[in-house]
Amino acid sequence: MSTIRRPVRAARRAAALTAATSALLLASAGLASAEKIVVADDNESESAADVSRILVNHRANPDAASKGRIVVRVRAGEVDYGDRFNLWLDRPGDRRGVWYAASMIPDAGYEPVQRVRGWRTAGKDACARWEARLSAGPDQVALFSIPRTCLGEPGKVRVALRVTYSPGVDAYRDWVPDTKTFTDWVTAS
Ligand SMILES: [Ca+2]
Repeated sequence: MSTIRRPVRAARRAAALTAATSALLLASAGLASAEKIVVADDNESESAADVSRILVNHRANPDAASKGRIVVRVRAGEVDYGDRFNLWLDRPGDRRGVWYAASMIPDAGYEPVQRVRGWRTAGKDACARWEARLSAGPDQVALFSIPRTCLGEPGKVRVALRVTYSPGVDAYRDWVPDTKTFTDWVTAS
């Protein structure tokens, strides 16, 4: 019996090793093309009105009418009525500096997603239906949820966020990840 068991055990061990190796390979491939990324952002303003973190989730869903969504959650701290949230999205294959832009203000309507040039907020309407969630108050989380069809179902996207806080006389802009800079690419999965 033992002579039979041994090779079985050995085969199992080998199979387990192979599985562990492929898991490692998948994990390292996943680093290069994550479906979800989190970008932490310092408090440069030393104010409660400050973006501390954004989460970008790129979910493909071939069965849904929207083919999935690009969801950006913004931990925004204290939000007031005069504040403005602007998100730019980039996809591969466009001419340089041709992007998409989505904008919202607290407790109000929102504009259609725009196809824009550079860091503009107005251009041509790309799609009118997307989900925007933003309220005034302390410790707010803002949400941009944009159908992938809006951007022609790109394989990957990257985003740049600018929040303009107007707590007093001086407006303050918090960019994530950095001034006029996009995040890493986030692949649909
Ligand atoms: Ca910040």
